[in-house]
Amino acid sequence: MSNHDATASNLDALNQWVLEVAQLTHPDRIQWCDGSDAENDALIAQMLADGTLIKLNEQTHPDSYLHRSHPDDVARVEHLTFVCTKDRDDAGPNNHWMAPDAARQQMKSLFDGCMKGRTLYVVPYCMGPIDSPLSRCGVEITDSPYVVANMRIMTRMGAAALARIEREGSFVKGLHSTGELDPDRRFIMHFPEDLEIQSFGSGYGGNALLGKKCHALRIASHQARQEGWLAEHMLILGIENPQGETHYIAAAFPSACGKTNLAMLIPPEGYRKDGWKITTIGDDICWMRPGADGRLYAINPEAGFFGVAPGTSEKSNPNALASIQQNTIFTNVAVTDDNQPWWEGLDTRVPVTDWKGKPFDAASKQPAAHPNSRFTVSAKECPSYSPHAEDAQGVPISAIVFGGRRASLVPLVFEARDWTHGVLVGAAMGSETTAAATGAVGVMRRDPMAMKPFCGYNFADYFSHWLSFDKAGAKLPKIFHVNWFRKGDGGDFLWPGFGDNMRVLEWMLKRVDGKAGSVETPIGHLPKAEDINLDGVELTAEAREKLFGYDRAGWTAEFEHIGEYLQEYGERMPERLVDERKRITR
Ligand code: GTP
Ligand code: SPV
Ligand code: MN
Repeated sequence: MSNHDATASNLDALNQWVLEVAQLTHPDRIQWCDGSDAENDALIAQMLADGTLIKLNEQTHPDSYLHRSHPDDVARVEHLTFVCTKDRDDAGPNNHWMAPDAARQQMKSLFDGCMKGRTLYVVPYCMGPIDSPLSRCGVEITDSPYVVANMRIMTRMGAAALARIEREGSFVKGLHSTGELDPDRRFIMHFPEDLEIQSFGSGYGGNALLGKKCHALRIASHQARQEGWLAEHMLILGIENPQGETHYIAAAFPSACGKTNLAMLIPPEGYRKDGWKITTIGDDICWMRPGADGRLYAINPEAGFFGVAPGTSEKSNPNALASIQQNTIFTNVAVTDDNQPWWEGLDTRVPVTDWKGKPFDAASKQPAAHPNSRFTVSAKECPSYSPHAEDAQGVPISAIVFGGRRASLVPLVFEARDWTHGVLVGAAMGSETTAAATGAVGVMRRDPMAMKPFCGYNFADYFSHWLSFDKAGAKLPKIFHVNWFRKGDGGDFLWPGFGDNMRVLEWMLKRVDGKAGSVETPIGHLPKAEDINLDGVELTAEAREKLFGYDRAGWTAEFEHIGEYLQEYGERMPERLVDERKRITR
């Protein structure tokens, strides 16, 4: 066969699929996206003209826009998100499940004719550096220009991705339509066995930007299990010490629990003077696999940040704030009288318009920006973006951190004894729910490895997969658990958090090098307060006790609950993990 024939056949499947989708959805026109500036400019102009985007203050925020979503379409919808495997047990109790044929039938009737009067955009994208063997490609078909503009920021989108698909032949198929944005006609379906996603009825981030949670976590976790790697809901950061050495840490916290903030951390002044520096590789997703030397190497599959706006300020996250001064799409934030984006926690100004576009009434007690309002911006805009973020081979990981939002019980930091214990620590994670998904906020739930909404297969198999990395020749990272969100009896956070989290990172690196003290407890190694540099931090006696103490009775009850949770997975749960829990509670 000639080269030409091979190439033609590699794109045949894509062409055929686009044709089939067009026959089902009846778009007025089809546009293949190349990712160029000209294409983006035209899309932006069109969205400004039809009101999808509102231009923000050009002096203060050049080339930045506000999008107001439908007020019922502001977050991920976990109750409408399904993993459709042939065998229900393969999706596991952690996922909503539908039989693939039934799901396809249902989606077909929703997609039928849904793009009449609209443009069908074909969006080829690459998750990960375009030349990395760890990267994977996909194509999203969507009728939303807002989705196209966001995908262009969040992924390597366009001609280069299409060229890679042409070379490799394989890609994840994602079909998306905003439909009528009717919450009763909204479904996010995953077919991991066919590397396929179908999403209808939402334009919001994790429901609609299919490269992100749908592909890079739910589909990728399934692929990763088959191919011997990990797709995780983790940030990746680099810590440069005064000797000029850089260690990389990956950390899994549930949605809206601090990944973006930790990834962009600026160390306290004393640390900076000594030469400590943090660089950002990624803020939400991490793909990692063992390298030839036995260490885990990680890439950030994304190219941008889809970050939580509320709480982002010059004080909490100056790197994020610097990143979003230009070339940013804001979704569901408020605006000031001079047309600047605004959200709770930014500063003391009072906005004039709320996230729905109504005059803001400060007396109403309602927030002006939606609690899950977001910014979309290229990682290249971030001052701390690492020069190694685009390295094709990834960066070696020295420590893995799990963490949740726990007002009570869970201390500031502890270290797992070994890999098996660390996997249990991850599997046992709990966290209070946030506005990143629809439903009640502040309810404690089990969220293993921050993957509860994102693991594309049975959690029992997922934990087995994690355990399988512990084998001859492996040089695995140490595993830690943190809680930035411990509260005192008065209801206030006991730990200053943000930049001061550097103190905890330093302790972890010292532990990696065998240079820091700890005390052994049933839950692992806890630092004593004096093991962590607290210069300049004032902690009350209550804070010291709760941040560094071990509450035996509380943990006994917690491990009961963890045991009940693990039992939900029945026989499939790996014995090693069940035994590990027994060992701790003995
Ligand atoms: P997703 O993008 O949904 O995955 O969220 P994320 O994990 O990246 O969370 P993010 O860093 O955006 O933080 C969410 C909220 O938690 C913001 O309002 C932050 O201001 C707040 N936050 C982050 N880090 C800390 C911390 O160390 N202490 C406290 N008290 N709040 C924090
Ligand atoms: C999250 O909810 O974890 C996010 C935002 O990072 S979304 O893209 O909607 O998933
Ligand atoms: Mn996330």
